Amino acid sequence: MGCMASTEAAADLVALLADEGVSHLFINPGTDTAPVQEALAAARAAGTPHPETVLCLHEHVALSAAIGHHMASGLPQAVMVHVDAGTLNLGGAIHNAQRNRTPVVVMAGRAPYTVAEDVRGHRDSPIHWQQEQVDQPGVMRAFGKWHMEVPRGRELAPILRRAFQVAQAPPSGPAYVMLPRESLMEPSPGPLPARLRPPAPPGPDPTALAQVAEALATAQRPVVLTSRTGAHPENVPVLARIAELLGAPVIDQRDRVNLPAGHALEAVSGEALLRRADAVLLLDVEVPWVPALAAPPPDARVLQIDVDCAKPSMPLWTFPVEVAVTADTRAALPALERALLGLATPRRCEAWAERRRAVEAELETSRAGARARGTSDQPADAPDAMLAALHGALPDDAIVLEEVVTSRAALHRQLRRAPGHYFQTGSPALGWAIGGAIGIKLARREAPVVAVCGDGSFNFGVPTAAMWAAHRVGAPFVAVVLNNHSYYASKRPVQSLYPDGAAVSGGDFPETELTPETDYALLARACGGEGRAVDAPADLPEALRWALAEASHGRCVVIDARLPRP
Ligand SMILES: Cc1ncc(C[n+]2csc(CCOP(=O)(O)OP(=O)(O)O)c2C)c(N)n1
Ligand SMILES: [Mg+2]
Repeated sequence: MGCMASTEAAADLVALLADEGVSHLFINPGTDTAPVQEALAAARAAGTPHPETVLCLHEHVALSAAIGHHMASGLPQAVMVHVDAGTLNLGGAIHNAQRNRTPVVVMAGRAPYTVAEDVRGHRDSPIHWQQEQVDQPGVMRAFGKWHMEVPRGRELAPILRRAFQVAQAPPSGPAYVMLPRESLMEPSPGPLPARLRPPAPPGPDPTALAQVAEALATAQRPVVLTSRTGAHPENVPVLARIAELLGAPVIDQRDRVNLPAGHALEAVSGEALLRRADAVLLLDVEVPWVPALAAPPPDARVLQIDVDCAKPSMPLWTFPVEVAVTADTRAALPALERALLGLATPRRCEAWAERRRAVEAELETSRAGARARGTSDQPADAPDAMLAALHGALPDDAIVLEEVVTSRAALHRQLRRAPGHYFQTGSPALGWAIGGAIGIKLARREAPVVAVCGDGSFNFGVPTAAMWAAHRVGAPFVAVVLNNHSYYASKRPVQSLYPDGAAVSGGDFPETELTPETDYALLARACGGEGRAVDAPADLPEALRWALAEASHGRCVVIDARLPRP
């Protein structure tokens, strides 16, 4: 017999995950993970620290759940998948982890090297030849920050420590560790090495920050543009105070809740404001505007605060930033507020207050128009009406994940949440929301979790795997599927690029209609959950109350919210 699992490197892996603060290991096992499974069993039996494991029947769900968990908990994440095949199945979730800066260590087996029978973990199946690739980490290379293979058991713990450090160092992101079975089964060298602490988040350069403050204080029409500043909810009141002081509207892309709900300076639509701005402050924003749609004037002063200002992972990020401040907004926003207060002469204060009144009045007009769409019975406003009904029915503590694609503007118009109660990936690989809901529920067990997604997005999320995992681990969610029976996002470009084309004139938009219909409620029941179709916004509140009650008893619920086909 070989040595006991508890003295193997795989046991170091289990103990180290717990020591790094990983609460859940999202896993899909294979022949490569046996030593880790054995070490987990040993840790459970002995009661030694180990993460809770979450079996995911598809790897996309595993990584999506890790993304969601981090959004809600701020903790580092770990995912374990099977060799090259499991890595490939992470699919678009790798892209989402990259764009969300999820500090996640993705671990994958690697085919054993050894054919010799006397080496523990050696090859014992034909798949050990088939699963070996010339460049297994190539799958992760374009999206991850770092990757490494564990060559020997004694190197496992230092390499994993390093992986967690790199993944969490700002800007955070995925790291990838490959684990040959022989390494996992080699003896542990002894006590775990100390943690390699990630560097402290960067603070703002004082000179650059003063330039930003000066540019904002002297602007006539300043605009603040944000997407994720509220990832740290303590930023929300500071951002609100800065906007109020300057009387500047906030164009909010809403990957998170960045302003207090219904704040008078939140712009429902930012295009007109952007076109006449003379200073634009970009806060934690990935894509500030689309030049072909609406951009600030060429002489507007563009200022930026972000931990990753240059964004080298986006090859053509060519926005004309005059002053870029590399900083965590948790440090930079209070410093900016202080700097602005220092520049707030009585005359300026008067001008800023006057501007605030004018901007708020203008924004209130557009808000009233947006609200009206929530009670409209026009087919074009059907998403607004359904989402207004959802907004009215959501309890205050519910956490919403958004993946509604072409209904996103409607959702922004109709749905308000408190800081820390709304999440969006801000990245285009669909299928994140229902897996993400599992992670968020595990991180915030007391709150109801509601994933609002398009019918296409729901399907991309591998619903059978997501609901199964949610039930098994006791992390039920409610999915509200905005079912427009189509990939509307894949139809609109055909309409706009070929307004006089064959598709428009013939009313034939190839492969954009999701027919025949799927019975999503029945699908949920097949997975041990519950479901109901809702045809009119007026029926949604009662359906949601029922769904939340079911979810509180451990069942996932799918509300098939039917909309007209656009
Ligand atoms: C993984 C992935 N595959 C394909 C796409 C391309 N795509 C973008 S939007 C979309 C349709 C989404 O449909 P749905 O969620 O129903 O939203 P709708 O467009 O109907 O509002 C598709 C297929 C994508 N973004 N991600
Ligand atoms: Mg759709």
